[in-house]
This record gives sequence, structure tokens and C-alpha cells, in this order.
Amino acid sequence: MGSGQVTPWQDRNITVAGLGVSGISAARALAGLGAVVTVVDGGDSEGHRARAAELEAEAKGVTVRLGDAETLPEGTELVVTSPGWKPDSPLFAAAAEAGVEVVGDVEIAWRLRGENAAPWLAITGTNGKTTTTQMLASILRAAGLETAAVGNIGTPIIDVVTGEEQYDVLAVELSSYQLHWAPSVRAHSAAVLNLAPDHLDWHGSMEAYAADKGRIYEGNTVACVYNVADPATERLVEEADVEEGCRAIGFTLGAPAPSMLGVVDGILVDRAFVQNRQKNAQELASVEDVNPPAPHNIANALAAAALARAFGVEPRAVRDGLRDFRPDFRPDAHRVAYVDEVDGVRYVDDSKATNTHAAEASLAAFEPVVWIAGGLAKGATFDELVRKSAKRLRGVVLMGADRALIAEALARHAPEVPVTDLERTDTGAMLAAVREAARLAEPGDTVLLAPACASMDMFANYNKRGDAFADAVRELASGSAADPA
Ligand code: UMA
Repeated sequence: MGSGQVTPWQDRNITVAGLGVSGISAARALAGLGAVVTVVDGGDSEGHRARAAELEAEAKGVTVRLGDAETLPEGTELVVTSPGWKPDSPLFAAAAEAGVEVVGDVEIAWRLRGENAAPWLAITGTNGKTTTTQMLASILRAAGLETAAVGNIGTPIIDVVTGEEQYDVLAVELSSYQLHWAPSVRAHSAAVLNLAPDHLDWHGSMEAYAADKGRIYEGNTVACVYNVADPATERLVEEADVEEGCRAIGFTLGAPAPSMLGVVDGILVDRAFVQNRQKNAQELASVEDVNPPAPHNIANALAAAALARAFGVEPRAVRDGLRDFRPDFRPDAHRVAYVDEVDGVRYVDDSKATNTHAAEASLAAFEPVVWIAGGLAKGATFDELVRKSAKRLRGVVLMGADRALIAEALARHAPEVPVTDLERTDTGAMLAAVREAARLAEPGDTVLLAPACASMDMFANYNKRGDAFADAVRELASGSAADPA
């Protein structure tokens, strides 16, 4: 990529949609290869302007256009989109009309890979993908391999693929959005951890969401890893067009059949990547090696182990990698984070529970629980979540744009549970919610923020929502929570 070198990208007119993490990475890389890049973004905040100025200053050949996410810049030959942009965005309609291809940053990363590039072990699923990707990277490292955890996890994959460092293999977390825009990616092996309704407003339907997730198996060469407890993931394997000889490998919390990894008497065992798998099983690790050894996390560990074994990693490295892995490896606040105890009631922040599946897992860990929920539903329904959690609920405080949907589900499946409906959306709303929850709670209870919804109706993101919750709990603890309103 030295100066003066002519590349296939030289002078190509490329529009990058989104001045976020992935857009900035794509713009830099493509401009570095000689392309003429226009970054467009609907936002025009101070933050956007600062980022725009920084990018234009440092990357020759990049222009940023803020405040207009709809018009296709004249002369565009290719659009590279950030994952968050919906497929029905007007910009893409304009591109289609002009006959211009639209792809995502992950697709660009795939196209920019050099010869002898590191293979990808890819992971998707509605929940658990970040943890599983980190576990996989930890196992690969324990096996002495050079690796990095990249993709939806926060490290743009283009940066790693085009960087100086050489890797043996990459642990790639892919969201359904990224998969939608990455038609030619072909992973060595891939896993779909689970499939529950999420992001339905983006994808349009559960079928479309599942189809985008299923893309991860296309062209796999060694293994398609699925969740035995979630038949929808196995169906995706059946529907995928894979390379000759690629195997379907299941993971289960029960005893594994041949071609599966599973658990026997507290031991994680492999009946897939062993000689004579009809008769033999290989011990990989003990359940206690998984941090924490909760059922959903053992499932994550089995999926990570399956991908590592598909890549030829020795059993001992699976055990060592799982032991080395700590959930706080990359601190992820707002994921079932204990905040404080006030008057015998524990306050827990799971602002990261932005969908019903995550909220269900979170609620299952506490009883009795006062549940704070609501926000943007993203097309989800709440009946199943409420039905499964009803018996644990001491009370519920609802807030945010789509709270009525949760209220209706509660009326149907948990009519006896007291519900406070908070209309306010001002900056004091979270404090009001915490005060209401404190009123409903009894000593020994847990107050859990697990909104089952996205945050953007009231907060900049789920981090800010979690921060507001923790601030409100602190204020409650300091006894200064009296709300004059
Ligand atoms: N924007 C518009 N118009 C739109 C949509 C967005 O102008 O219609 C602009 C916004 O003003 C913003 C930029 O586009 O400036 C943001 O782009 P983006 O939302 O696609 O986010 P990035 O910063 O590029 O981050 C993305 C992923 N975000 C999403 O998928 C929403 C990050 O995943 C990922 O870590 C990063 O790329 C690197 O790959 C985050 C996420 O929430 C963690 N993912 C979802 C999830 O895990 O559930 C899918």
C-alpha cells in the first residue's frame, strides 16, 4: 500500500455510508488505496463535525458530507455501508436506481485480504456472540496462534485485515446487519449460537433475519457449528451451500451424539473431532473451567471449543483458553452489573439486555425481582418473555416509547403483578423509575434494569441508559432521591 502503487481501487469513486466506527475504518483504508471517498452521514452533531474534521485532515482523498443521508453523491461507483443503515434507506434506493452496488465493511475486508490471509472463524447469534468470540480468541491464543477478536465486537475488521500485523486465524463476531451486506465472505468454519426475534424492524421479518444469520455458513470449508437446543440453527446449516466435506457439528448441554460437543458428568467432551467418534469421546475441560459456569455460558464455551477444534486446536489449549478467559477480559459494563444495595434491595444494571431473549436470561437469574423495562421494541413482541418470567416478578416499572406493548403482555400473562407506567421521558425519568422500583421492592429483592428494548428513544445508547440507572441508584442510596414532582 505504499505511495505511488496503483491498486484496483485507484481513483474509484466510493461513497461510505456512516461516520461511525466502521465507516471511518472503511474510508481510511479505501482512501489509502487511492480511492476517492465521500463519507455521508445523516447526523450533524458536534461529535460528527469533530470526527469529520479529524478524518479529512488525516486521510487524503476523503470528503465528509454531514446532515444528508439520502442523496447519492454524483459519480458514485460503489457504496460501502455501515452496519446500522437499514436496507430500505433512501440512499440505497438511489444506488439501486443508478445501478451501483452496495456492500458492507465486512465485505470490503474480505475483498482486501491479501494472499495467504488468515482464515476466519465466524460467530453470530442473537445473544452470547461477543463472549463466545472472546472465548474463542483466548483458546486460539492458548494454542500459540496469533489471533485477534474482530468485527461487531468493536474492532473494525478492515483495520486488522489491512494492518501490518500477521495473523494465523481471526475470531470474527458478525452481526446480522454485517452478514446482510457481506455476500462473498467464506469462513473456514462458523457458528450460529441461537436465534430469537431481534432487530425485526431492520430486517423486516423473522425469516429475513434468520436468512441473514444463515449467510455465515455459506461456503464454510470445515465445520458449520449449530445449537442442538435451537433447531432453527440446524435448519440454517441444512439450507447452506457449503464446500464439499464440510461437516455439521452440534453443541449441546446434554450428552453429545457423534459429531457433537456436549457435557457428560460435568466434563465438556468432544465427539466430533476424534478418531472413531461412534465409540470415542475426548475430554476437553471441566464445567468449572468456564467463567462463569452458567448454562448459557457453557453453551458459549462449547461453541467456541467446536470452532477451535475445527481449526485443529489441541484439547489442552481449549481447557487453558477457557481458564484464561475472564468475562471482564474486556470490561463490558451494563451487562448484569451489580450496582449497589439499598435498604436490603440489590440493584442490577443489565442495560445491555436490548432484546427479549437477553432480558429473559437476565430475569431468570433473580427472584423475586422488580423489573425496569421499556424503550424501543424494534418490532418485538413480549408475550413469551412475560409468560416465562411472570412468577418471578414482584413488580414492574415501565418507561420509554413502546412501554404499552409490555404493559399489554403483562395484562395478559401476569395480571396480578403491580405495574407502574412512567410517562416522563425527561432526564429525571430514570431516577423516577428507580424510586418507583424501590417502592415496589421488599428487602431481599433485586431491582433489575433489563429493558428488553433499545435505548435510543430516551438515551444516546445503552451505556448512557445504564449510567443513568447507576446514578439514580447512587442518589437513592445517598438519601437524596426525594423528587419534588
Ligand atoms: N447513520 C446515518 N443514517 C442511518 C444510520 C446511521 O446517518 O440510517 C449514521 C449515524 O449518524 C452514525 C453512523 O451512521 O454516525 C453509525 O453507523 P453504525 O450505527 O452502523 O455504527 P458503527 O459506529 O459503524 O458501528 C458498527 C456496529 N454498529 C451497529 O451495527 C449498529 C458496531 O456494533 C460494531 O462494533 C462496529 O460497527 C464495528 O464493526 C455494535 C452494535 O450495537 C456493538 N451491534 C448490534 C448488536 O450487536 O446487536 C448489531
